[in-house]
Formats: sequence, structure tokens, C-alpha cells
Amino acid sequence: MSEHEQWSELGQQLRVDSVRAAAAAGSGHPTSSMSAADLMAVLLSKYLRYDFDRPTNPLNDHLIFSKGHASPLLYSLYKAAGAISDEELLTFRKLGSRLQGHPTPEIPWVDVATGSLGQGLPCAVGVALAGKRLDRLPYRVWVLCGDSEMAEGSIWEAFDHASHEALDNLIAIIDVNRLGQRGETMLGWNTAAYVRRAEAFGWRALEIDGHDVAQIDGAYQEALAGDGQPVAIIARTVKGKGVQAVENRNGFHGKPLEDPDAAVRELGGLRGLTVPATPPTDDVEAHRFATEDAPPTMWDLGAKVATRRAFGDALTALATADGRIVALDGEVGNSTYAGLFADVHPERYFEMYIAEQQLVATAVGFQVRGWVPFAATFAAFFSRAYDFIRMAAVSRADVRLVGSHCGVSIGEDGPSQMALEDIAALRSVQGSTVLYPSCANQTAKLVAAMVGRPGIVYLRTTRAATPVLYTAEEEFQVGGSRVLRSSDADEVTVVAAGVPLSLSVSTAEFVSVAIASATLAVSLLATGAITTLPADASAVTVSFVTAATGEGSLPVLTAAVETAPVDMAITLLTMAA
Ligand SMILES: Cc1ncc(C[n+]2csc(CCOP(=O)(O)OP(=O)(O)O)c2C)c(N)n1
Repeated sequence: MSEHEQWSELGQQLRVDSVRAAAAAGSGHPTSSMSAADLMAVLLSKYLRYDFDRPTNPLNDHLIFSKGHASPLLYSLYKAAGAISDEELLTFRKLGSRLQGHPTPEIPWVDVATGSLGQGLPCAVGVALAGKRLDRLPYRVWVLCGDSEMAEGSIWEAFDHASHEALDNLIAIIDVNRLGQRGETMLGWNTAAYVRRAEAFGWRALEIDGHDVAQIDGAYQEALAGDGQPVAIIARTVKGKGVQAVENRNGFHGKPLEDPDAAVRELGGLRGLTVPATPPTDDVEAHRFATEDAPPTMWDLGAKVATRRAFGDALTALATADGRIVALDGEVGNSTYAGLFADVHPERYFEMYIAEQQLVATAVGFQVRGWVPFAATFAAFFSRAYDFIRMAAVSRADVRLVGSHCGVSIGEDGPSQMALEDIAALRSVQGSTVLYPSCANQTAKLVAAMVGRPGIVYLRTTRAATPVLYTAEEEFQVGGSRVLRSSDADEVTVVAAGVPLSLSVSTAEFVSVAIASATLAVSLLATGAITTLPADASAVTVSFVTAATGEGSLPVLTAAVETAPVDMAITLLTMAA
């Protein structure tokens, strides 16, 4: 059998196995798998450098299915590579199987969870960028995209960044099968339009017939030219290719084939081909950044320092001693103070411009390769990347996010710049940690704690300078709380963090004196690290309480809140007065 015939045979096997997997599951996306089978057959047979026995090999290529619903194809490829058995393939989508409906890194050869379309390519940009500027290794990043998926804005953030960073180690294979979920895609088979768009974004575009193995081979060969440009292979394909009942027909997306046995016969029956991928052989080690001891950052009690500034100083010092730490920012580094990091560690700093989805996706890509990314922007703007954060949690990614300008205290900039929902939004992400430091010394301690903490770890920082409340020697336990001050006369407990805590501190002195007639005194319980409500916050949760006096009259208490219950605060204060 000629090489080309072998590739075509493998393509048919991948189709057969995709049909069988979906049939066994009673669900799945066989037709989306069948269109890209030949593209994957040639990739596995000749181009993918991958050691399936050692997925952590730093030299391995990366293969990311941005169209994650084509998981039957990916798992069939794993079977063809000898990585999983036929028996396991048929556990697809069953409870307890690692072969879930959409790929996740529970499978050792999967880098990032996909299935929310428009995310695989941006994450791949992160991996490819790590290859170029951090690891400095010759691995390539291959990405399979759907054509309907190309309507996602995040795809074009990825295109933009990949060419800006000259990622010629990135190859996007676009499976232009004309159909999406409910019908024809925006561009149908107008492959020329994809070519023009890719080229306009600074990519090299190669247009091919995605079922002609010779053309596929030629395109992959050309894609490896390494001329400073990322490559888009625009492959015209047929959805459901090989089975007449579904081929190029609408209405069969995301459904197992009605007669899988007939389909397998039509595809030429079962095959037992095993095509082990070629493991990488380069003799080169991943780059490591030089480190040196750095004194921890600290501030004097009572000094006024914004926690965003403390974050910038603390991270910069930590990175001097820890070469794994990298920083990214969404074109606001002079506001978040991530820019301080850029001044000292320019090689490990990444300007992501105003592209928050790509900002988070790049961080996810970096951690795939073991780097420790801190991604910063205004806290409010992480909401633009919320689905990337949600999917990063599905990936079990270790990503540190730092959002500045949180809460109403940013004042005159107005609500468009204020993060008000961020505590609730980030805390509801599975396995997340939300940190809200109250002073500079505490910020430094929490930034250090973020380095080794798994999952999505979010630090919200404040624009305004607030007093240093804790000494640099104090230690903080994530999830803990402590009593800042209290007395036997206390009737109310104020639980607060961040700006509300510093306001409460100044208010507490005033309240206990000013309304002594009402015998109200306040004890302060500070939560430096909000993970859940602190177990010892048995009293009342009030975000913050400010007091104001009317001239010559009794004190007027006003409750102001950032994210917590206004009614509760007002009721509490009314009762007290
Ligand atoms: C962000 C997002 N929106 C919608 C979906 C639902 N969905 C799953 S597959 C699909 C169609 C994808 O079409 P295409 O990218 O052309 O891939 P094909 O299946 O045709 O290969 C849609 C809309 C999704 N998974 N993610």
C-alpha cells in the first residue's frame, strides 16, 4: 500500500471509530468528526511529534481540538496512536469514563478543556507563545477549528495576537465543512473569504481540499517553513464525509448515525491500523530564567499604600526569586501596577492589549507548560473573559487573576470601571479562591500565597491608597479571619475586608464614642481572604459602615456597601440607634 493509501485508510478508520463511539454512547458528534478525519490521519502519520507514553515531555507537539465536540475523532486518533484500547473508546460519554463528551485534561494528552467554541485557538496561542518566549523549544501547536466557530470574536483576538507575536509554531487547521449546528455557516464554502481574513490578520493562508491526502501533506509541509508567520490551513471538507445518509446534509449535527452498522460497512468496515506518532528527538532543554534572592516587600504600619501598588511590588520581588512567575496585562499595566513587573522582568512580561479573552487564554496556555501566570486588568473587565475563566476551571488550570479598581471606592471614574459583581462571579467558579486584601503588607503575603495555590485564584485590589493595618510579620491563612479590635461592650460585629475594612476601622472609633448613648460599640472582624463566609463570623455580615454627623445634631449613621446586603446594614444600625 502506498503512503497515500495508508493515510486514506487511516482516515476511514477514524471515521468508522467515530461512528462506533457515538453509536455506543447514543450521542455525540460523528459527522463533525468525519469531515476532519483525513486531516488528522495525515497529521498523526507524518507530522505530529508526540510521545504518548510521556505526555509531559517538554518537546512534545501540542494538538488542541478547538472544535471540542469532534471528540470522537480525537479519541479515535488516540486509539490509532495506540494510546487507548478499542474497549476504552467505546466508553465514550459514559459515567466514569475519562472520554467525556468534550475533551478535558483528565486525559493526559489533552492540554485544555474545549467545547465552548472559540477557546481552543486562543489557548493554543498561549502555548505557542510559551514555546517561543518562555520555553524556547521547537514544539509546534496544531489546532483544529470548526468553520462556524470562526464567527467567535475570541478567534480573531487569537489571530491578531498570533501574528503580532510572530508565532510560526502555530498551525490552525480550519475544517470548512460548510455546515454548523442548525444549518449553513456565515461563509459556507467561501474558502477564499477565510483566506483573505487570515491574510489580513497577518497569517499565511493555505487553501486545500481537506480530503485530498496529497494536498494535506503539502500544506503541512509548507506550514513548517518557520518564516515568522502563523499558518492557517483552510481545508474545504464535507460534513459526514463517507456516509451518504448524512454526507453534506443538514439536520445531522450532534447525533449518532441512525444505522451505524450500515455506515461502517459503507466506510469499508473495521480496520486495526496502529500508527504510533513519532516522539520528538531534539536535544534541547527548556529555557529557565535566572533568579536571585530578593527581600520581601514590606511597608510601615499606618503608611498609606494602594493594594494594587503593593501587588505590583510584591509580584516583581517574588519573580526575582522564582523564575516560573510570568505576568500579563490588558494594556492597563500602569493602573494595575503589573507594569512594575515589566520594568524589572521584561522577558517574562506579556502585553496582551485590550483583549481580555486572549489575556486569560494566554495565561491558561502558559500554565499548560508549567509556568506560573498572573494576569491583570481592571477587575470589571475580567467579566469579558468570564467564559474563559469558567472553562479554565473545567481545565483544572492553575491561573492567577488580579483585578484592580474594585468596588465603589474608585468613585469619580463611574460605574463602567467598577467591579461590583466580581466577588460573586469569581467565587462561583468551581474550585476558585477569591482574595480581597485590606492593606499592602497583607497583599504581599497573599500574592505569595497565590503562587502555590491551585485552581482559579483571584485577587481584587484597590485603586485608593489605604492605611497599612498589619505588620509585615503577620501571616495570613486563606479562608481565615481575625478580630482586629473588640471589647466586652460590643453589640455589633462588622465583618469587612479591603476598603470597607479601613473605613470600618476609622468608623469604629467614631461610632463607639459618638453614639455612646445608644450603647453601641463595634468589634471588627477582618476577613483578609474571602473564600467562604468565615466560620467564626457568627454575628452579622455588613460590608461596611460609615458614620457621618449632622452639624450640631445627633450622629447620622449611613450604611454603604460594595457588594453586601444594604438592608441588613441599615436594619442593624436602626436597631442599634
Ligand atoms: C460558544 C458556543 N456556542 C455554541 C455552541 C453549540 N455548538 C456546538 S457545535 C456547534 C456548531 C459548530 O459548527 P462548526 O464550528 O462548523 O463545526 P462542525 O461541527 O460543523 O464541524 C454549535 C453552535 C458551543 N459549543 N459553544
